[in-house]
Amino acid sequence: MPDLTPSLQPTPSPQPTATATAAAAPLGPIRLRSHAHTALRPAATARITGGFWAARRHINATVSIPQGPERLEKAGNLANLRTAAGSSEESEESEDPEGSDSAGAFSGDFPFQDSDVHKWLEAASWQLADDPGHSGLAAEVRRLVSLVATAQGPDGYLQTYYQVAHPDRRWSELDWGHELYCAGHLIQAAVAHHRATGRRELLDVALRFATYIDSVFGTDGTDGTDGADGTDRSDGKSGGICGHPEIETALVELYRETGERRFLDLAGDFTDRRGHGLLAEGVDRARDPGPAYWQDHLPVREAPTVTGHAVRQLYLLAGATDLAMETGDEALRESLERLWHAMAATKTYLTGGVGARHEGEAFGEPFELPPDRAYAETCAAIASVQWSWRMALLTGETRYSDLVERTLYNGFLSGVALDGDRWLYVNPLQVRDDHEDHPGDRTARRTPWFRCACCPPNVMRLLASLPHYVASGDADGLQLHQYATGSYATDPADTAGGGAVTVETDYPWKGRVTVTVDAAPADRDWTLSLRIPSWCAEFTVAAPDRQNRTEADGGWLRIRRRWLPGERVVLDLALDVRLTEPDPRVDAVRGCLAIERGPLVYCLESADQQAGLRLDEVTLVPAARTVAEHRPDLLGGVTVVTTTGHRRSDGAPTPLTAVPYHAWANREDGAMRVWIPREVPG
Ligand code: FUB
Ligand code: ZN
Repeated sequence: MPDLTPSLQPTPSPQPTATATAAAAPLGPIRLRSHAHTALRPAATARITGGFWAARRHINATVSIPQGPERLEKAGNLANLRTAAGSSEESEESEDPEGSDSAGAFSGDFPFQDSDVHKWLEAASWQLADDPGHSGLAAEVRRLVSLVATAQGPDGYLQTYYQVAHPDRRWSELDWGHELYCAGHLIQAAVAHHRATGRRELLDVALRFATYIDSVFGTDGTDGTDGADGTDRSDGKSGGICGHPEIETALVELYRETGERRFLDLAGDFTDRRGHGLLAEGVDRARDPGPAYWQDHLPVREAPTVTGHAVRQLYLLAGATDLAMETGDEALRESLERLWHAMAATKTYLTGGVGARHEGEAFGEPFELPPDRAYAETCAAIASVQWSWRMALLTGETRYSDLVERTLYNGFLSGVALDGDRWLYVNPLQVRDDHEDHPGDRTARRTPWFRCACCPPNVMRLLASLPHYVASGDADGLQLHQYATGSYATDPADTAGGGAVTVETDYPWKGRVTVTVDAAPADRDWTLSLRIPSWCAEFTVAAPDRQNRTEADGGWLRIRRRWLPGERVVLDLALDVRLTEPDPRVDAVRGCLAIERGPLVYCLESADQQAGLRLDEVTLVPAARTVAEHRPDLLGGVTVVTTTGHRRSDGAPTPLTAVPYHAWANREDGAMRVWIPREVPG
């Protein structure tokens, strides 16, 4: 096998530690090249050490991630890899490797079963970055890495569905086959594994596959053709693309990890090749959802709004943002800003959930946001966070981190149970009193794993890498985008001097955030920037000098001065309970109100109301007093909001107790609603 990694920096030690690389480069999913065209760069070190997110990440580390291999074993994903390992050995020896029909040997209903393994490996790797001493997890990671490696074909190909069941169909079902999607998740896992552990076994597997993919799909394909279908690309229509984007963002990260420009170029090809009606050509109509489903109706640069399958759309846009970051492509950046605005203003639920339609797991029309039929797949919330964080880095604007916050605390976190071992695929904003489960309806009940298990390992990887989404740096200082107890530092090399802070907070239950500057340049002024969330009507700040500008500027509270280690800023964000009105164009909830407090969206659940109260009988009285009270005994410790509503049937007052939306569906089955009809004075 030739050396495929000429420009990869040699790894100094095979026995890596997190701290060996942490000081110089972020141990997270985005490690920008030094010349990247972004306003901000992710913090070089980021650790969440306490508070709300530490508790959720602890469950992720001790319950969710450890159970992954067992679930993957039961679901047959690991068996597929073992079978492929056997068949790839055979295929080297056999004269007719495709001669036998092995379709029956593949386990699972989807061609992308491998991606669950890759996502788990990514999650476990980020977890190891946080806790390098976790020997049990390290051993499981080594076992699965080795299993993945043995399944790889001699030419670098790796997708067990095609290796085991349909070797004759390789690259011939790009619309539904998910080959490049699985490759993308493999690459992301490999990059995470390399960053977290310093080991390159999985990276070598990914590089072999990426190199092979480049030879098939790259513009200078070594097979002498222009693309997988062998057609001429001069019409801008040919070459191949995957029905499910994901490879784009992964290839940019592979470029970042290796410095190999060909991977960035290939990501650019895949991005710009899309939008010309390439997919589903010749496919029978029953399997053709139309080009917008997979964003093949218009190039990213021309699309006016987000459309089609939500996860596909948002992975594509995350990848396009990665491209814009590394290339400085201004036109692409403008398109991304336009698309993001269209999504946030017209196609996003109050919870941050996206992708309203069950049909096609897709974005609906602007303001088509029904609460009861909301699909809002957990993976789509994750993809939204990934894209918005990239936009925050690209532009430096706070609106993107506002949406990250809304999504993290609500539409994302609802996807995992408080105990860490049951999940929601679909995240509705209302379940009726008389809701009936139907076979295959995943709306209202948590389950331990899914037949299509894309969401659980996706939640695991986001929680494991969450510290990465908290802070950034630039030449001027450090920015806090999210408030999580922990320590965050910028890299002296890429942020002119660097600095470090420690954050302590009981957010989101309390609005006080204490930031201690641990290090800052001694010889010049340096700016500590704190995001003032868009929901926050009032805040106060106590900082060492009162002569500083302390008003928020475009959502940033910037405190610029000559800092001394140990100096503190105390920010108090007012956490008043808010009754939020929907945009009047969202017909489905017109006349309703939602309860919010700080970054949290609240809901009524039957379990908290007076016995026998039906939620479809309740109205909210805007003038009624609301009280926020922390209940350590409830749902692992939550702040509830109580108020007095009315029963519609007889107009009698009734006490109402609302809990954070993210904590719903953790008790007995029952009704739930976020949007509550407003009492009309009569
Ligand atoms: O197609 C792969 C994954 O399965 C998608 O991202 C999810 O929406 C689910 O359909
Ligand atoms: Zn999913």
